[in-house]
Amino acid sequence: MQSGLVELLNSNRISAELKTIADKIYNNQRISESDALVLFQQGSLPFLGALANFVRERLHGDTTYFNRNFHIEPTNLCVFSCNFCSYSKIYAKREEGWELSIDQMLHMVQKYDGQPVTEVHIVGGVHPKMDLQFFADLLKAIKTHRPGLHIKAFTAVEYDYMFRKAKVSVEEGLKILISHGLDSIPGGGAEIFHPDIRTKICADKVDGDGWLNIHAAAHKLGLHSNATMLYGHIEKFEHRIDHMNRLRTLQDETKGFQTFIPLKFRNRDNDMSNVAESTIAEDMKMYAVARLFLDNFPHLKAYWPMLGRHNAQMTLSFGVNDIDGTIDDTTKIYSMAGSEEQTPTMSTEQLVALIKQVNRKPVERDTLYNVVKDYSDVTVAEEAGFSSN
Ligand code: V47
Ligand code: SF4
Repeated sequence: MQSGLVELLNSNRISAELKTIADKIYNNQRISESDALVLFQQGSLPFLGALANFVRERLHGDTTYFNRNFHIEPTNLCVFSCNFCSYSKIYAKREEGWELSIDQMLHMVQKYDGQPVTEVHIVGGVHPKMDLQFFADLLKAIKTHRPGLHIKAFTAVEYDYMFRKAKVSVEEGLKILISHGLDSIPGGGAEIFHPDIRTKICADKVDGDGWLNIHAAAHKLGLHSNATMLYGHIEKFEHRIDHMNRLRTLQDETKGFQTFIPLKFRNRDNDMSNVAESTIAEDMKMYAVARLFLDNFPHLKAYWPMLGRHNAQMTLSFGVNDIDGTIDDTTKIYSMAGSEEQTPTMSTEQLVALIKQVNRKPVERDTLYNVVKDYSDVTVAEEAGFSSN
């Protein structure tokens, strides 16, 4: 066991209850929902960090993944009205938003011709006129142009609307999109599954069971997906734990989730601006408890455009083993919600430097966590490096 963890466990400052939970984790036993509540309520930052880091290193050593990717956001017009969303516009105010054509999106892909990106991440608002056929044509156009580019596209919220409108089952709809080039599914739209909270923050979109059913169907068709949780607003610890428990239960069945991504609620320019944001210490605890509770999720990701690069770097000591990608300033969701990252882009050298600065091992991955390149022994140019100031 790591010496820091031994010291903590032997310290008189740790209650018997916390020691019992730590023993379970050390012995690779699953912790319960009530254990997770104790961790949230009583676990100090160093205690949770030491335990989560222990699990992270047991799973991955120092390896910290990143990828080279870019986003396409087809539209920010949306038929739904989630209270936390700073990004969407209703269709009636369409002149204030954007709607991209297939040609425009294909040009965005073509901009990366000859560049070693491995993934395009496509998500946006739920546009009443962008239908299943439109998105199938988009996938086909991208795949025809660049067959090797992995397409991770559309949240369960977008699928639910798209498939209902096309009057096809989830399975039929996914099969159509897979045949046109869909490779995997991102984790958005999960928010908080528990209806007590979901009905207050995003009442009109797919509910928690619907979200989980879509991911279950995707896993059964052989797709991998991610899962997110929007935390740090009006939910209680119990709702976070319920959310993670539903994910853990589905993962036991399907094993199709790759990564869990806690998303910190940002409060600028939305209908929940009166709700204070969580502190950085609370964020770190969230990552740590997620790592300890989700024992069947291989990866835990900190999405740096949302958290800010310095905080994302800190999460690497709280269970996180993945910090997503280069992004290239292609997403607006977080800059519009008040993230310090107003033009999110990092070069490969900056990502490598960011990871090396905290003595971890940077490894470029593809979307399915195949190793593209191990950067442990690669010296990055100083001028391209990442400054901690
Ligand atoms: O579902 C919207 C969140 C999500 C706010 O799978 C907000 O690899 C905080 O899911 N404050 C979409 N969060 C983004 C997403 C994602 C991002 C990166 C990687 C992956 C992946 C998935 O953004 C939405 C919602 O939960 N969001 N508004 C806000 N104000
Ligand atoms: Fe629409 Fe997504 Fe914003 Fe909700 S979070 S309003 S579904 S774009």
